[in-house]
Amino acid sequence: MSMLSFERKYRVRGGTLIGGDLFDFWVGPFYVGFFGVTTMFFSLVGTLLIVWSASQGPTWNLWQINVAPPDLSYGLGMAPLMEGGLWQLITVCAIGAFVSWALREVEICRKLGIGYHVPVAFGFAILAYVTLVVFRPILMGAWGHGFPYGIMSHLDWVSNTGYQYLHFHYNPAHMLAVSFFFATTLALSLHGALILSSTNPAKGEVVKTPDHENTFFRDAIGYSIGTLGVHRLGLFLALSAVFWSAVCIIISGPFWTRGWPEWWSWWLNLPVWR
Ligand code: UQ2
Repeated sequence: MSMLSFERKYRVRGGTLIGGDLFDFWVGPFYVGFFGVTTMFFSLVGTLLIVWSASQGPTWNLWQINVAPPDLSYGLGMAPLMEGGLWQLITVCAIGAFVSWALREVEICRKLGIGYHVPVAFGFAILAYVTLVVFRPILMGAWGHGFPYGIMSHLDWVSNTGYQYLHFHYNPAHMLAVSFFFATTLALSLHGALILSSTNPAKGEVVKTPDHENTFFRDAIGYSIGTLGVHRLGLFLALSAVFWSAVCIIISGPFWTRGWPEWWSWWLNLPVWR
């Protein structure tokens, strides 16, 4: 079935989560849907709020623009617009846009009759963001603990927050997250290289089969995880990286306030050393 006739076949009404046929159509290649409309709404309002915030100075330099959260003294209350209130509204718009996008993905999956793996995976990314700007600030008692929206400023926030715990690499959940990020890049480089090696044959040669892919790794390390397995592994590694990143920051502050190197004194204090 050619791609175009396949699209004609699946581009039918139904499968929506809300509103029935309302917005159940395509604009060019894009599915709209109720959540396409809400995504557009939140993205547009959120972007305009960022531009409004930037227009209040002190800079139009893209790298230096900064939308800061409220001062810690505002606690978990609303702040005046120019004192972090814009940051709060922008956060609401961002979450509205991200969740709308995930639900639009769900509707597209339902139309196609495929699994929800993509929206679930995106859900982990949303979870990481919400952990930083909602869950942790709530646990710490102030919206001011959220990170600022700015290219350089959010990097400064990460650096400062890390040093607040002396040496973030001693955070056990951070160790797991970093290891999963590295393992993800290893797996994707192995997979990408293997696929290209077997599907980009030399001139005059034919494209090779998965048997060749399996055999390469059986010859090399005595084990092949398989063509479906490598994608399960990739998804697991990537989602684990995001999950442990969220854990490593949610425990920093709400559940551990001292330096992370000190956390390891439980190891030094094990009775086995005496
Ligand atoms: C594989 C396989 C693929 C692959 C890759 C492997 C035919 C096309 C990359 C090899 C992967 C292994 C052995 C797992 C490595 C483990 C980690 C944690 C990186 O066997 O099947 O399909 O792409």
